[in-house]
Amino acid sequence: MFMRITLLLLVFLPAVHTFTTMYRPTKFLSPLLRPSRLFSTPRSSSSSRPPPKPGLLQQLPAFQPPNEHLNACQKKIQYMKPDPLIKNAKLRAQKQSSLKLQTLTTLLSKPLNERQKRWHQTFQNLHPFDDVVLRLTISNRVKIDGIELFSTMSKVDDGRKRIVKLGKELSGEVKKCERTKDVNDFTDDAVDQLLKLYKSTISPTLPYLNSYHKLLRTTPLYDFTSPTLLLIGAPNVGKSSLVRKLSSGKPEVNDYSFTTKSVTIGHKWLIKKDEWGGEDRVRCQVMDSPGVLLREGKANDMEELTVKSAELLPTAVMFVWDLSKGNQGTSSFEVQKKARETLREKFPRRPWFDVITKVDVLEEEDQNMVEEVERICGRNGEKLHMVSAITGEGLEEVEVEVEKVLTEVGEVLQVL
Ligand SMILES: Nc1nc2c(ncn2[C@@H]2O[C@H](COP(=O)(O)OP(=O)(O)OP(=O)(O)O)[C@@H](O)[C@H]2O)c(=O)[nH]1
Ligand SMILES: [Mg+2]
Repeated sequence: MFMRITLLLLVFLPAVHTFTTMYRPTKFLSPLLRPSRLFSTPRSSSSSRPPPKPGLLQQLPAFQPPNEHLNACQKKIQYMKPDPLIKNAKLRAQKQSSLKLQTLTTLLSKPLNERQKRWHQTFQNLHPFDDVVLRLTISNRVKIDGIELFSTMSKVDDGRKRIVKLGKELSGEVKKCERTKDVNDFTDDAVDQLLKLYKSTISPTLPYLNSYHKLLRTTPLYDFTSPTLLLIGAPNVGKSSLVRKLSSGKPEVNDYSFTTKSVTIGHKWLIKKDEWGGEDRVRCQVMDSPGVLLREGKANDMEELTVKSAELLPTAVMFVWDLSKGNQGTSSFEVQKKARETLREKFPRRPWFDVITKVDVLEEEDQNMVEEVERICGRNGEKLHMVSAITGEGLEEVEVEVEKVLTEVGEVLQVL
């Protein structure tokens, strides 16, 4: 048993090594090596940061929509009362005006500052996997409409600073008013100036941050304590169809390439009988991923997400092949073989098995490719299964294999 776990630990050492070389060990190793710390004892020392938790991107606070925010601020300053202890009418009006402008400035700017700070702090303490998800989400969005997250945050922050500066100036200027009536006119005008500045700087940009909030809230939520199986394969080979069969995950299935554009996580229970006749239930994750072609060893954003999932998360891998004619246009046998070789070379000791899917439409003449896949797997003793997500043929055997590798990963995670 001890030997087995030691061997399995070695299996994940490359992943752990990547974490240590790419990130400060305290930032990432501790949750892996001492999971209990992650959930129980927050550290008191301010110099050592707490280890990153999963799910931070999904918990970012949203910004109040600009119109709602403006209305709420205006309502709040409407009912500010003058100070009855000040007998002089002009001074009383000046103090009320100054307070009103200071309050409005704070109401307009403080929530923006607080939320922006929370966002920045979150981004600085992300788990490496979430870091990649964030980077790829941004680069994807930039391709669609050119809206970049950090420059949008800077724009909002510039607007906020201008509001704070103007608010300070205006609340000081009220002292220059010579008559009580002037104070009232000045206040109305100053409130107007602050609202206008918000409308011209914050209102047009803030919705972009909220649309990022929406995007990031729906990014995959990975649980580091659950054993995970990652399905990898070329586009359109049938990965998502298998994820739907093997777990609670319901990724989209379509007859075109790159249907899956992000990782989707489904769940599955691993049920083990204990020595007393009872049951031990372990919640596992089954992860779908965008198709990989890895032409000339290069990865586009979506392919990078798949590769990084394997690199940064301690998962087992199911490599999915499609040898049927239907998929040969996008992912020829040679392309699939190359992608498989590249990935296996990158993750040589990962718990791994191969699956040839769509066997219901395989033809006699495809047999030589099946034999070639058998040879590839046989070289390193990887298991190979034949399956059809449509007819269910071979699914039981694949399920047994899935449970086996998930159990292996579970044993490693218990020791880490
Ligand atoms: N005949 C047959 N068709 C299948 C099988 N599995 C999947 N398909 C079909 O193959 C097509 C692609 O299936 P998906 O599960 O979306 O494939 P994918 O690998 O997730 O595709 P991407 O997300 O685009 O990379 C769909 O039309 C499926 O209905 C199978 O076992 N037999
Ligand atoms: Mg898919």
